[in-house]
Amino acid sequence: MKEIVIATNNNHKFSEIVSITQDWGVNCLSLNDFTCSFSYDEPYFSFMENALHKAREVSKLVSLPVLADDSGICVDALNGKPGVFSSRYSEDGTDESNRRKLLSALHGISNRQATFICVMVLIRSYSDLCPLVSYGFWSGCITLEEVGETGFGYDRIFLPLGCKQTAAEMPPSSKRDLSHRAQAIRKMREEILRCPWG
Ligand code: ITT
Repeated sequence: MKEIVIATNNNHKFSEIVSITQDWGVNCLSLNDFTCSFSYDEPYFSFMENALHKAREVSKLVSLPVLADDSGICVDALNGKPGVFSSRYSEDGTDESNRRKLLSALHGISNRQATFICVMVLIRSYSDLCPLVSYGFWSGCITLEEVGETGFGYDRIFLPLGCKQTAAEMPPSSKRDLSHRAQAIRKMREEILRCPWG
């Protein structure tokens, strides 16, 4: 079975990616499967550049294809913030304080529209001349308070368009169908199948 390294330190993301790629016929390895330690920053202002950077940093140390995702939530009334800074929005950067900061930034604001964005990059080697890239968007709005207990990040305060449950209330199987990450993964699958040397 082919192996692929998922370049993330976020266990929730890793589990979502593994469950959505189950039928790909690949074995997803996590960074914990390696003895070396990986470190990467996210220095850029676009999800695409950050995702490629993460994939390359991990690829320096492993000789396997690497899949990375950079994602975040973009809030209309905040001109797209927190965006690429979603995981570092509050001072201590925990999910709980990030959510609290976002709820207080939107206090008294009626336009609560927001979009989760995920950009996924697959490289076959560090010097891959043609990284595969895919995108996913999940629109909705920010709730007035936290609702639900599953998921991670901003799930408890994100009500997807057309849904009656927040991303943290819906069954994980629904998030796996609908989310920005699920969409990006499905599109990545199409890219891989289209790619002549895939
Ligand atoms: P890696 O860089 O190691 O992959 P990370 O959590 O720092 O882990 P990102 O830099 O891509 O990943 O930041 C994504 C942040 O955006 C994440 O920490 C959440 O706060 C938020 N986010 C992204 N996808 C989400 C989702 O499906 N549900 C809830 N919040 C999400």
